[in-house]
Amino acid sequence: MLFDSEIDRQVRAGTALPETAPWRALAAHQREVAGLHLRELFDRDPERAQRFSLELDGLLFDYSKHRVTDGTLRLLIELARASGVPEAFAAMRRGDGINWTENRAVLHIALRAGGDRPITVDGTDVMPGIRAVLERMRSFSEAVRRGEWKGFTGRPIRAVVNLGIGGSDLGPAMVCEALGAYADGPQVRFVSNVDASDFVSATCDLDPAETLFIVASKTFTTQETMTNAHTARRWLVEALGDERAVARHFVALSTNRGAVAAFGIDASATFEFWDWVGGRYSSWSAIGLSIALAVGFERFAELLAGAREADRHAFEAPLAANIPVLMGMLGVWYRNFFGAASRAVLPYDRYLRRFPAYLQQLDMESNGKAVDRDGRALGYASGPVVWGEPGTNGQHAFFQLLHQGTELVPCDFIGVVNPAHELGDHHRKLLANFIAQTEALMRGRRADEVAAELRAAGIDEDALRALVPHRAFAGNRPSSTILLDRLTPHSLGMLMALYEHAVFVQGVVWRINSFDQWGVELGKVLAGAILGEQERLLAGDAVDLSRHDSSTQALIERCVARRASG
Ligand code: G6Q
Repeated sequence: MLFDSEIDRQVRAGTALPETAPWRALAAHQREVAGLHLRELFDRDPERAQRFSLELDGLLFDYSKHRVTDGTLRLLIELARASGVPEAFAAMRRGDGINWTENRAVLHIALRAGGDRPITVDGTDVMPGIRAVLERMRSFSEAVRRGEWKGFTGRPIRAVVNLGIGGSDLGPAMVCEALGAYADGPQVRFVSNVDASDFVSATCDLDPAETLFIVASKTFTTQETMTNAHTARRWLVEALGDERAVARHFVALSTNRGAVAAFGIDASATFEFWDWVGGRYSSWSAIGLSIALAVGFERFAELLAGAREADRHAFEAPLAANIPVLMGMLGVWYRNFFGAASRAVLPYDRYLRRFPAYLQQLDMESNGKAVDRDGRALGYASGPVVWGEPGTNGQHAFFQLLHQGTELVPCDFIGVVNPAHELGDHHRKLLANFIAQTEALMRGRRADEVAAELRAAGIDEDALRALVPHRAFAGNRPSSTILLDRLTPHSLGMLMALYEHAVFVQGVVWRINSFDQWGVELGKVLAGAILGEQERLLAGDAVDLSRHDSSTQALIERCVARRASG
């Protein structure tokens, strides 16, 4: 890491992170405030909601329903400062190699920076290259949307299929879904899994003559994506009867020009990006081409502008009034001082239904790490499990555990004031539930309140005593409320970028590299080996599987045997 914070110096001098002064202060403070109930905090301070809310361009971040006092926030901000959060933001902006295990800068912020300010990586300004690719994305997406880009047989493109996985799928798929109300171009679908059902179900009703495939792969070597790309090429060429059709029906989004050319996609149909764009941070790059095709380049540009607004806020707002800093530090508070192992993300908007899956990758792939900057085992918790489903559906499924289970699960409630579709009183009901859940989690229902209710309903005292413990809720369950005036490309861009920065803030505090993902490598290597073994077994060769454990060996054998006999 290229900056040296106060905590870095202490840790390098031998003090374990939880033993540094800001951590110890927080641990002591936690013991003081853990017994406080949120009801009490609200009762004590009628201004709490106003004081513990921030606003950014039509986005409200209400963090008043968190188990924090002014003192807690002071200490959390002190920890952020001592951990070097401001220096880390500065290092990111300078294009320093903050992804040090891969020796790379982390500059997704440059993709949406706009303007003429140079941003350099190794002395080279990356902005002209970014502008050139954006311009090509604009003209290509407009040509397709206007029907000027024709398929091989002269027909316009009516369907686009993005072939990509992980960061080359989750972001653009989420955005296309979230901006569904703005979709006015060709229909856009996403195929990610190597499971053939994914390809078949996405293409079974498409006309090859009117279908454009986007091969979205930073490395252009990913097994799933390349398998789908080859299948797509066969599907197209068989239908259209001519290899030359590929030129009109395939484009590539990649940093690996050589592999793209080897696949047969021309440089003129290749939209490049750069190694300083991490997969899960790549929706802002050429990887967003599917978004521009679905909703138009202008709206893609608005998405970038929203993210730029969030960047400006993250880099300029004081730490104590900085939304992503607070989001990140509240996460640290529960993870490290309350032992909360997971966090729920609950969008009350159907268009945001893929947001939890997107965020799951952003957060868990970034902060699911167990060694620190210096390569030592952490000895404290890093990223939590992130999960969620849209409301109100979740209320009828897993909210029981959120309200009365033994786990503390901090929640992010994300809502939209003005809906995409006005239909009777649907939206008022949706918002009523959205708000009520945060209140219910916070307040709970005390035993005396339950008893009074049961008595009023005429329940006899014996039954009442038996029922009260089951019907009481402890409450004091924390949540953030993020409320957008509207779900627009701009507000979505802000929302995504705020979460990106919150994840970064946590990574800095935990002293981990949020931008690598070595943990996904081992499975890939082993899958390659097992694939080879399976193929040789199916061809009738004798294969020595003894290097595997008995479970793995038996599973390989069973898959081959059942397949051969089936
Ligand atoms: C994201 C990860 C990972 C990556 C996929 C696809 O940050 O790096 O999810 O996006 O493995 O990789 P390619 O784009 O190279 O196919």
